[in-house]
Amino acid sequence: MSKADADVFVPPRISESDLGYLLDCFRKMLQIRTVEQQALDLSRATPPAILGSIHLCAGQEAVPVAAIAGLEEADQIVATYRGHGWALASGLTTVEVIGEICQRTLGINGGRGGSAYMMAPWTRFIGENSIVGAGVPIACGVALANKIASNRRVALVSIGDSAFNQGATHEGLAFAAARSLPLIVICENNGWSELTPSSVTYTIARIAQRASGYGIPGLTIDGTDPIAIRDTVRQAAERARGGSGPVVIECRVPRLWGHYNRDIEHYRSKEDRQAAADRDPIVLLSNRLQESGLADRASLDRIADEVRSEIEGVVQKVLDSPVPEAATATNSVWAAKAPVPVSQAEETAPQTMSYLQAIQEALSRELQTRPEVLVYGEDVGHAGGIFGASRGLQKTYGPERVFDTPIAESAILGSAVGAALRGMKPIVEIMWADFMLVALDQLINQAANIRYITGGRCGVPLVVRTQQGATPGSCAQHSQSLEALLTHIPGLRIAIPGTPQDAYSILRSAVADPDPCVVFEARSLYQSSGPVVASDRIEPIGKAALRKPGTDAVIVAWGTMVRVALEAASTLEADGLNVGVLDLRWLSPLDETSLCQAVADAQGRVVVAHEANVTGGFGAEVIARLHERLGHAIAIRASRVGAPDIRMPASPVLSQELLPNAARIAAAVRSLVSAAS
Ligand SMILES: Cc1ncc(C[n+]2csc(CCOP(=O)(O)OP(=O)(O)O)c2C)c(N)n1
Repeated sequence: MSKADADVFVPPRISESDLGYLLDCFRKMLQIRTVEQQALDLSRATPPAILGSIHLCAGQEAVPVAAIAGLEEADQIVATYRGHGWALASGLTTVEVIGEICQRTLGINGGRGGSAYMMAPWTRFIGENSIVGAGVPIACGVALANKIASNRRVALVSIGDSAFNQGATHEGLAFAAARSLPLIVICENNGWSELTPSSVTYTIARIAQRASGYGIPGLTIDGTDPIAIRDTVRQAAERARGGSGPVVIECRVPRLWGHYNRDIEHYRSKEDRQAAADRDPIVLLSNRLQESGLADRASLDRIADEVRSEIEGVVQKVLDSPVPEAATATNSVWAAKAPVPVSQAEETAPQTMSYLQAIQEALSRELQTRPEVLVYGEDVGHAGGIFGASRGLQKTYGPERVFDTPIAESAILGSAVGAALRGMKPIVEIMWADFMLVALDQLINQAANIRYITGGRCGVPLVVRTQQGATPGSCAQHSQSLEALLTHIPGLRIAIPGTPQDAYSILRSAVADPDPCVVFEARSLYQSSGPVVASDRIEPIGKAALRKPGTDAVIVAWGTMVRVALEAASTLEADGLNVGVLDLRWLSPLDETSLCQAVADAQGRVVVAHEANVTGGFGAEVIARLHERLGHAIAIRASRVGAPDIRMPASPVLSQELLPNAARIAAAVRSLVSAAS
């Protein structure tokens, strides 16, 4: 026997004492199989009752049923996209699951999630995930919240064998191991990576061997055996509850059907299909019960009949139920209510602070006033951040709430999603905005979606702090201004403070907001100082600030360009021009009222200035909105000043040539005014 085989779990013989459990498993596994069969039939009917692809778990039913039997009632589950079985085993009703597969109002998400993305984070079933591997960082966050709450709960995440090749999975395991999180990672190895045999993508005998690279146990078991699964999960859960950290359990399962409902499996041999059919867990369990003399054929058939008739009734009920009302499609992108201020504290006297000190002060106040706040990221804890924004906070608030993470942006952002779903308020730092690009899935596919998919029942109140822009010598991968990229995403709030006061106030508003907020700080402003009123009054999000009124033209700016715009406006005074400066502060929500007012006051003449390059920059959106909202009333004359569409060179001589400056902005205003007169 090889070393790898030595870890394979050998199922014990069953006895009388297992009967109740195994009969319960038999019923639940049959229930899942029947739901899957019905879903397959409905999707193949003419006309189909389910549109879109569905991914069915026939052959894998024992895993969710028995794994959940090994957990406690309050433990939570994050499922693979092939997750109908997990949803049912976690306690969602057949109506909620079949209703969602059929995209009906009766479904758990009223048809917004569908077959592969149903969610119920207000229950123990956090949800499925249609991005393979993405559930691992999210489950880390759930486990992190459990650990901080000392509630002895365990988070279990299920992924497929291919998902074990995803970066998110590895980052999640590194994060979970580093923090010794109460997490169980179940890998349902069905031997197929969509249409490709998994053996093509693995060079190891057991996928669970990979766990050793993280210093955590990795077990491989028979995923058709309800006793092996339950007992292994129970042991792993006890270990995790005791503080010994995560475990990987690879469950070997057969894939009885295709990858998805319309898969004709032209790529799969008859022998492979037959080998899978020979391991059908329902047949195996039925045989095992009968061979041991614990149940007879007739009693098992009776269970099957009961299950079939129950599911048929549910399917009929779902098919008779209404589809969602079209007009509801626009609901619940954002939280309905305005954030509640932390306190009604009086204004305090202004103090002179740098932009960076203002951020540090805001973080400290949040840690002080909200026990649910966590502050973490790369170098954020002990060292206090590479720029010092969190310096001293770990010492004051402790290493449970302020901590360092592995260099793993997917794990940082994904764990923030999971922790936010469980009542925490993570404020995470992504060291450089450019680094967010390696982990955008967790912001765009995960954080931004959850409120909408759950019909407003759940939000993801996290805050991402990052910094951006070019400074002398910074290279092309440490210079970008990426705000437009994320402002494009419904479900994310985007702020970009340009003064020390705003670095403080905007961060506090972002923390108070119930939706995911990304705050783009300006590295070049970190050492700039100004008056800061560090009060506990929380201002509403999405308010622009008119830094200077103007009647001849207005410059709309944000972040680093606010100071530059003010400089340009002051230069233009020598030309006899009264030019205003509007600082947007928040790009989402966009303060259209202040924007339209400032532009109307300036006779429709507007220059939008941003450090980002021009094409697809947020300036284009500002000008489009002005035309839509104001164009019918006044003539809009608009232009943009930004970096040209060129990469950012490291040499300051070269980068200064590209970056927008006061002279360019002033020139744009002059040409606008002269063209208009
Ligand atoms: C990040 C990502 N890449 C690719 C896909 C497309 N895709 C959907 S299912 C699937 C196969 C997943 O295989 P595995 O993780 O083994 O799960 P199984 O299908 O066996 O349940 C792939 C590649 C995806 N959904 N997400």
